[in-house]
Amino acid sequence: MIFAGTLAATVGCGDDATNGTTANNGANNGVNNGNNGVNNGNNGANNALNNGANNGNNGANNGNNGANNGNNGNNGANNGGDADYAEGEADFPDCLTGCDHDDVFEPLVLNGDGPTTILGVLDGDDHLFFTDGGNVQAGDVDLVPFSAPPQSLVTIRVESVGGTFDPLLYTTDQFQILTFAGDESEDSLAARSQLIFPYLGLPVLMVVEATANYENFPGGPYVGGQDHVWRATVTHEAWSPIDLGTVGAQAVTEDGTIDAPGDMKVYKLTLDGGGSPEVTVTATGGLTPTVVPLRTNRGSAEYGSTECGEEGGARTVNFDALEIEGPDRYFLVYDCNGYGGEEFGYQLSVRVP
Ligand SMILES: [Ca+2]
Ligand SMILES: [Ca+2]
Ligand SMILES: [Ca+2]
Repeated sequence: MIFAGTLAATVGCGDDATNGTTANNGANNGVNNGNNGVNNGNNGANNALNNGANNGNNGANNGNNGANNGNNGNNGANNGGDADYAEGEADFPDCLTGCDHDDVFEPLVLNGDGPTTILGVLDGDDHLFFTDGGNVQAGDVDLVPFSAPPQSLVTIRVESVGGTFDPLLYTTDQFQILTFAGDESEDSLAARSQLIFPYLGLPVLMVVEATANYENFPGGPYVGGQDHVWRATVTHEAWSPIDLGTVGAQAVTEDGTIDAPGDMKVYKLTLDGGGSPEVTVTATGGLTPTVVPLRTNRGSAEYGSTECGEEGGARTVNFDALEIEGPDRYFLVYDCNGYGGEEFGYQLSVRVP
């Protein structure tokens, strides 16, 4: 887990490193939400090292999420540009607000059968971000809004063409981070995520940047140039939840594994007589994955709160805050840091207490 190691090292630098990303949070929405994801990544990295001290960062980032909500209205105003997604000629915006590359494209609409390819370039270090500490010249960030049918399973894989840099991929619904990924495999120059497309109306933002640039913000040095080409391959398919059947007071159990980095498992249960179900995920392979209840009102799927995994533990979530009508409940199991493999074996236990 090279990436976890470097994130842990970043956290190990103390508050300065975290403050650096917080400053970036203030710079813009896209990067901000992404930083939340990276902090989630830090938590995971720390948890893997039995370090629980990073919890405070989560709280701070939640606050930033709230502050960002007011900026979402800018999306509509910024839409209207032409994106040449497949030709690699687009200069994707660095952010929604808080930088000098603020033209946000019309969302890429995923509604076809085959994969959609997006090409971009991390072109250099002349990008300006506006932070609390003044303007910061830093590396390129490419932000691509996209939409897909609600509840479809979207898979995104980003690779560095020619292996010139190590890409970082995160997605946000503009309120909170959905997924975060740095390594498809150890030392890989690709990142892969799956997500359930959540909203009927709002696009999801896919954010690509160089791992080195993220880690070195705000001081640098930064990588970039016309040879720093990235290619994203995006597919979507109908979600196919694993059906746990009818659940009441008697616990229903199921074993699973997050087989590959970025993989996401979707589960469905049906309430027997109402009540509020609890889902407990217990690590059987060493690391506890993330479990997230889904809001499923109005035919959409909205993520509940996300907490990252920890070593050898168990996590219980419920649907109390989601106000879902009807007997069906859905939840996701994945890893906040975008990892997967045997160490992410788990057992589910679902019951209505
Ligand atoms: Ca770019
Ligand atoms: Ca850009
Ligand atoms: Ca990597």
